[in-house]
Amino acid sequence: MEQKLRALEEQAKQDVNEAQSTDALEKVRVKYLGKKGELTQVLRGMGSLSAEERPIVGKIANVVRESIEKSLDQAKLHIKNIEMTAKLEAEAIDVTMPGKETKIGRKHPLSQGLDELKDIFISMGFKVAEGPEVETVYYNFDALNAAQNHPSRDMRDTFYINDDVILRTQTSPVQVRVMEKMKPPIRIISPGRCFRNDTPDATHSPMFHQLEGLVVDKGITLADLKGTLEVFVKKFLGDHTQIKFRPHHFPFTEPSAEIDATCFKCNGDGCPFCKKSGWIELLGAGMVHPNVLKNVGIDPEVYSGFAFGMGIDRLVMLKYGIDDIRLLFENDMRFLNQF
Ligand code: 2NM
Repeated sequence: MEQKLRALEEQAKQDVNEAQSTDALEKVRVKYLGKKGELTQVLRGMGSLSAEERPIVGKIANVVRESIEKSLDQAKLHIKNIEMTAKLEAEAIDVTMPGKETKIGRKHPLSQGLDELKDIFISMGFKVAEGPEVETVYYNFDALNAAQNHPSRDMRDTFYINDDVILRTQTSPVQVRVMEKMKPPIRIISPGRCFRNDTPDATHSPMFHQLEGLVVDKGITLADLKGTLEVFVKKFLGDHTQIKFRPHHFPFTEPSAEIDATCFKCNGDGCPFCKKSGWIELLGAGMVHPNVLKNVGIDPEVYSGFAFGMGIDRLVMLKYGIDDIRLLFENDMRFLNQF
């Protein structure tokens, strides 16, 4: 019996040594120590032993069981170590591998231009006002003193939603809304998207951007308009820039003017860029028409104001030397990445 137990121990240890995984080890444990295991079978056979033999064999059996358990535990630890090392190696991260490039975006040239314009006017005490892009005929035309037969009202020039609702053709309706609500002094700019039914070409887009300004207070004169625009243009195009006023007509201002700046390429000498004139057309402006002030409930006998408007797209094109407005709206990254 003792020999049988020792042989079992020997065989078990050999099986343990041959086991390559925790699964295989568990099978060895069941084979010898399980309910139907070989050692268990031997112990069951002890009933046939004599009373003297039983404790001796029992003791040996216990020693053999403990010995098998011990080698199982040791082997388990060893295999776990090997398995963990293999797992760590398989899942290892190469910290020297180059990382994924994160592409950092940039502001669209129009947004850059708009931010610059806003900064200049904010530094001069203007507040930024916004309003709806879908407007009423009243705010876009009637309140702004546009005659009933004014050509810009035509269906061929303006996008009509219905007889009373349109896509705004300028941002002045924002200023009408502000004048209705606020008492003077008023000092605002209204930048934003505008819409005109134009066929796209190098200088036209049915969607474009305007920035208009408005100042209303007691005693505002043309001199305030000239001073304000001169400071603005010098900040935007450089200190050496000069401006001149050319008489013009707008329904919402009287008198009205178009303002030109000395060409920033040739400084007024004349070059292909300014078509040899030395001047670049920049913006439109004038003194707010008394009818407009009346329409919003401001007494033109007490208050006066000036207003101006400029195309943001056009200014950005001038500043960056972009020769086709459509480039601003195609969002081709090869174009946009240059700014
Ligand atoms: C321009 C040119 C001249 C203008 C007028 C007004 C308002 F609301 F006060 F009547 N806002 N903007 C104006 C004046 C706009 O754009 C070329």
